[in-house]
Amino acid sequence: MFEKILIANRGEIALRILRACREMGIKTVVVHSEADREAKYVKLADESVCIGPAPSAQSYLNIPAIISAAEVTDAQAIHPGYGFLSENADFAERVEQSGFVFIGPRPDSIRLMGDKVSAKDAMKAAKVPCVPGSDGALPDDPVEIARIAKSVGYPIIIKAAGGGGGRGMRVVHTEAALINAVNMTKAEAEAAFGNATVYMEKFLENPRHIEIQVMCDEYGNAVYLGERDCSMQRRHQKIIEEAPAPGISDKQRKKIGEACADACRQIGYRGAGTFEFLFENGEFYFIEMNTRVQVEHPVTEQITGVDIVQEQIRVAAGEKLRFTQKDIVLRGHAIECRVNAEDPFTFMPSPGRITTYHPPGGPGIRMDTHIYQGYTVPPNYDSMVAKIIAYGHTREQAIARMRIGLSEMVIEGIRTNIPLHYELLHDAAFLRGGTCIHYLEQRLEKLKKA
Ligand code: MV4
Repeated sequence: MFEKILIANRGEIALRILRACREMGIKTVVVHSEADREAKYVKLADESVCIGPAPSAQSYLNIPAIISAAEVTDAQAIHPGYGFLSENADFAERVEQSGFVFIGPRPDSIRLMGDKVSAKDAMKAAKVPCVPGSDGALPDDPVEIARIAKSVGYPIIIKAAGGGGGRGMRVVHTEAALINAVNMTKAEAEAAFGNATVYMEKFLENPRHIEIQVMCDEYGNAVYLGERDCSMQRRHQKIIEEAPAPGISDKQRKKIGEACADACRQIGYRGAGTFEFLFENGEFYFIEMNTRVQVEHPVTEQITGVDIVQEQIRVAAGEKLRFTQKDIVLRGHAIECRVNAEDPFTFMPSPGRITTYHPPGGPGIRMDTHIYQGYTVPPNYDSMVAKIIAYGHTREQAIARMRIGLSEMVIEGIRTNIPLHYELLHDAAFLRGGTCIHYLEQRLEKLKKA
């Protein structure tokens, strides 16, 4: 096992990784920007290195500075967390070339999934069900493009191979609008990702977003850890996630889970991964794979008892998975509310000093956060400051506990979206479960008019 790990991230996930290391008896190095000098995880880490000024481009995305920090502190491995460099294949490669272990998949797996066309090709070949569409990248010939669109059937969606997470997409309803939409998406994709490759899919109008968590070792062992429903989102930012997904049967879970684990074995995947699906009319359709630990991993941890971050570290150190599929039993229900430093209804960012802080507690409540009373939320980064995770034997109990947690939590000095969460935890459609990806935006729209 590693003796020392460098944590190349900030905020709650830096603290989450630090705690995993502590439990495993591994020393920690945290790298931080000038804006994060006072952060709690910086003080809790065994060592810390300032790697640059506040802007991410000069600190958390500064590859030479991070690798130098690993060299001077004699760390053996680097955990990238989520966001920042976590899905940058070039970073993973440079980490390995410099003699450190990248805690994540091999660079070629990251690259394969980073290109959404090659990702989909690989998943199709592995028999993971995909959204019907073009077979690979779209050709240049407009006649050919129109023919493909007609066979897929309108509405269709044009997506950039270099996109993902909601960037570089355009919905097309008629043949008249097709070629212009393709050309616009290509131009934007070239400008944003340096890659004009686009592909086409049938546009699903009201799907849910359900994702499968997998965990794999270097010896061909791959296990699925059930699914998460992440449909409650606004502008591609998830705000509530839960596991298991309401209404998914054991049979459906087993079928899609096994397809994902099989695919992992076929591509020789290592580490934690997430298969993103759209779910409509009882069917799963693969859209993308994430090759990092995700923000919402705790809901899976709560219902499986698997520590995903510790398992990432063990697998990266060359250990075998400590469980097989039959050891994974889903127990109870977990819900996560992402607490953001923003106005609950205008969504304007609200950084600043936290003057009063009372965290929630009690049975079934987990808080993943780096904040404390007196902490100043810097304006330079993502607005998420905490994750409240409520666990219960049933979904109803998890909801009851989340309501109590939200009602107990006090954050003063900055605005947060806690009031929005409190409303959603009393929303009739949320209580029924299984709302689609457009539900929150439509509800907010109605609220504005009322
Ligand atoms: C889609 C779709 C409908 N049909 N693909 C947006 C983010 C990216 N990961 C894929 N996205 C979508 N792809 C087809 N064929 C609708 C979305 C989509 C979405 C997906 C997941 C979560 C939130 C979303 C919000 C808007 C659109």
